[in-house]
Amino acid sequence: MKRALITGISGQDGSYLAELLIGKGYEVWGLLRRHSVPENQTSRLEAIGLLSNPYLNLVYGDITDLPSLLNIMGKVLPQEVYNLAAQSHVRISFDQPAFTTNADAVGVLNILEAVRTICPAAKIYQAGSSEMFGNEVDDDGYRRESTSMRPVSPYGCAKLYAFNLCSVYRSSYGMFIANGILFNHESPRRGLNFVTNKIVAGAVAISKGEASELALGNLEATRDWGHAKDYVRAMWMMLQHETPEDFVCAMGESHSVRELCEEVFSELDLDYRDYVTQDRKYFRPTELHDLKGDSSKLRKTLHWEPEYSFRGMVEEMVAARL
Ligand code: G4F
Repeated sequence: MKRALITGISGQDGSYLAELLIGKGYEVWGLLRRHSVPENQTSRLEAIGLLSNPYLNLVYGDITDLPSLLNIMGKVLPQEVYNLAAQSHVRISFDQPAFTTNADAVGVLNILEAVRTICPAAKIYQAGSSEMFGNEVDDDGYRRESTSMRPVSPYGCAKLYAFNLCSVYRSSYGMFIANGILFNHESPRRGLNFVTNKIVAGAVAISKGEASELALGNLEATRDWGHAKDYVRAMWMMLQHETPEDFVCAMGESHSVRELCEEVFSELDLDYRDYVTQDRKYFRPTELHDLKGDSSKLRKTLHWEPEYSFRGMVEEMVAARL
């Protein structure tokens, strides 16, 4: 039986990945941070019935706490490590830049050192982000593995440090480390302070007469939105490949926040223009304006294909919220 360790198991991606790996016959270990409301940490896993699954083990630890990682690596001796733990909110990274850097950059250094010391043959997946590109883009409007990276947020800077460090450990120590460069990915399990589920939750509340307006930030930014379930499958595929490489995972189409509002509200027979307002507090000091990814390498090399369309994802999110 293969053993995998997932950091960030309490998040959207962690829950989908745990489900996928247990379905494939893995013993899954998940790292949980101490939280004053412990139920908040496990609510996603509980909602999908995984908490009582005998193949899921949860242990307290933190990627900013190297001794905790050394202990856990020694206890679990994983063959695969998926690092999904992060302060993942771009806007909040401007409010908490040091915390973000500690978790998203130094935390990755800790993981690499813990694996190198205890179980150097373990394969590592590092959750990189399209936010690392910043506003750099190829002439055809896409971002791909070869596109230069110039982040525009503390979050993007921390993720880029981690991405580069993983490449250095890969070439210096011969470790198997795959960097995923994932574009936005969403689902009914997405946190309510990310724009997709914020719009879905707001529109559903309006449709039920529980709210009368929805305040958002920049409506003109575009994103390349896919489904988290498809994207965690890509993470697993990257670790099954014979060589450790970097892969972009994206749908290859972009939509503006405004279009997303249109799509979600019209699912509920509403016109977003009657309800959506804008509030400066949701704007970022610097914005990544447009995002569209080219995942040809992932599709050709690992034969990854998404099962969800943008519309299918929105429909699922609205139905789940209803
Ligand atoms: O949903 P968002 O907060 O996602 P963002 O910033 O693109 O980051 C997500 O995707 C990255 C991959 O590219 C991940 F690395 C990262 O961890 C995270 O998962 O915002 C999307 C867009 C932005 O342009 C933002 O300015 O929506 C715009 N927006 C407009 N109004 C808003 C709002 N975003 C949020 N969160 N809340 C608003 O009210």
